[in-house]
Amino acid sequence: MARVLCINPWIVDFAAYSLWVEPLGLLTVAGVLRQAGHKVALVDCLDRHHPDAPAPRAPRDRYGCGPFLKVELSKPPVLAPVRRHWGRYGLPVEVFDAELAAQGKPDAVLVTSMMTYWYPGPFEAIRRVKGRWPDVPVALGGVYATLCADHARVLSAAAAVLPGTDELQALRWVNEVTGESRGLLCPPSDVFPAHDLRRPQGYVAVQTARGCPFRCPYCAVHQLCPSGFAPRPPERVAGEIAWCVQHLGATDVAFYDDALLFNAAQHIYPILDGLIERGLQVRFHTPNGVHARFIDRELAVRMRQAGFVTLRLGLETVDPDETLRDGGKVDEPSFAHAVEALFAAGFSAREVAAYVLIARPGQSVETARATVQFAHRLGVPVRSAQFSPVPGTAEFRVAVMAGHIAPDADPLLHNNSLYPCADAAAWEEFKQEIHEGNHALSG
Ligand code: B12
Ligand code: SF4
Repeated sequence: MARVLCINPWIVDFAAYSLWVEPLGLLTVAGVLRQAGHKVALVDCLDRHHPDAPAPRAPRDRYGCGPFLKVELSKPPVLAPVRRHWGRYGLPVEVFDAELAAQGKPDAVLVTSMMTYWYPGPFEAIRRVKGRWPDVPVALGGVYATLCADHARVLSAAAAVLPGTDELQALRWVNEVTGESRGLLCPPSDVFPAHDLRRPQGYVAVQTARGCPFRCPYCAVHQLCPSGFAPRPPERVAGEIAWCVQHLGATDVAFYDDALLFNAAQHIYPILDGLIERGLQVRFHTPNGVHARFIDRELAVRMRQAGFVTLRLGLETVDPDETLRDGGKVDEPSFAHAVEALFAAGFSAREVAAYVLIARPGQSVETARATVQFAHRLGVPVRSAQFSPVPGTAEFRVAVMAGHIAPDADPLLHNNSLYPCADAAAWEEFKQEIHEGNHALSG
């Protein structure tokens, strides 16, 4: 049995707030390794409840969300022109080092990565691990490692960069570097993510399916999950949630799905029925946005019954040209119909919000304003989602052609806070307008 240490690294950014952050991918891999018989431990740099470094609390925190501790860092040259503070969010490095020391020397280390522009977090974790245990092999995986594999291979200092979503790849690598030959007796999708490795945060993140049937030009999901929409058996999803409620005391569950409501009759309905039957005292949240076109009265009522309290609806745009370019996943009538159904089912404007994508290449503030005004007319607050050019997507190529970003740009420049493809001042002003519109709704 090999001892495998999994590391969820820091976020390094201009701002960070935990919207039910969980290293779900890493915990999924950890669950598989454990099931195969390896001994698995976790160091979680984003643990907001670490006894030696509790995160600050803010009055607006709800449902387990909240800020992280932050240490300001000097900006790398590529970010020098940005007049904002950049920093490392999560555990202080001394606490991280003490965690490593307490774990003892492992046989292999796995580090995960999330946003492409957060790569300095995993790099720092790898650097510290290698400084302590130079002969322990370290593998890097996750979203950044998949989307920017070559960058990671050259610069991360990991012994292996393992892109993709095949957990068995991680198992094969651990076997190889430790000389073991452990296998799984069931398909990896039957294994629950190892949520229990994390100190309970009051919430967990769950994915009911991988992938998405749509193909929006700005989204990397098809690179991350190339085999398309792959649902998990509803009974297993409900079982995983029930387990987390009973064993970890979770009161809040965030869905990390790309297409939670797709194929509703076969997928979300049986999951909701399973949850309702179990009578769980838990609230559900969709920080990643759901498809409004799939919501009707019946589904809205069922979601309410099951305990959904935070619903983010993807609206993106009502501009006909942009909607067409994006594949037409939502239009004004279907969005209005969804909102009406949700309000009729008892959801309030505090619980529902529309994601509107802003600062895309070539997008005008006027078209975005029309989208925001449409949502506001329906009584729905708006959360702006600033565009991040994600390598490998069609919109990334548009951004390159328009000269907004170099094809091989440092991934730090993918950061949506930088407005990589637009005039930051104009969009910041517009965000203020959105804020005032939201405020007028709540007043
Ligand atoms: C949930 C989610 C969020 C959550 C938070 C996630 C978090 N933990 O921080 C929320 C809703 C807050 C969020 C916000 C945003 N997100 Co987001 N998000 C996702 C989403 C849907 C799922 C990620 C996930 O957890 N998947 C589930 C797990 C199981 O998969 P996984 O992590 O990839 O892990 C698998 C493999 O990678 C691998 N693996 C993982 N770790 C390791 C380690 C090793 C060693 C190995 C071998 C393997 C391995 O095995 C796992 C199992 O198969 C992805 C899309 C996607 N489908 O991946 C987008 C995605 C990551 N987000 C994206 C974007 C654009 C954003 C936003 C910028 C949107 C916006 N405009 O506002 C914001 C930015 C937030 C910020 N502060 O900067 C982009 C990436 C952008 C980028 N440049 O990197 C993605 C890819 C979606 C897209 N549009 O293409 N997001
Ligand atoms: S619907 Fe969402 S997850 Fe699916 S391709 Fe479009 S942006 Fe990506």
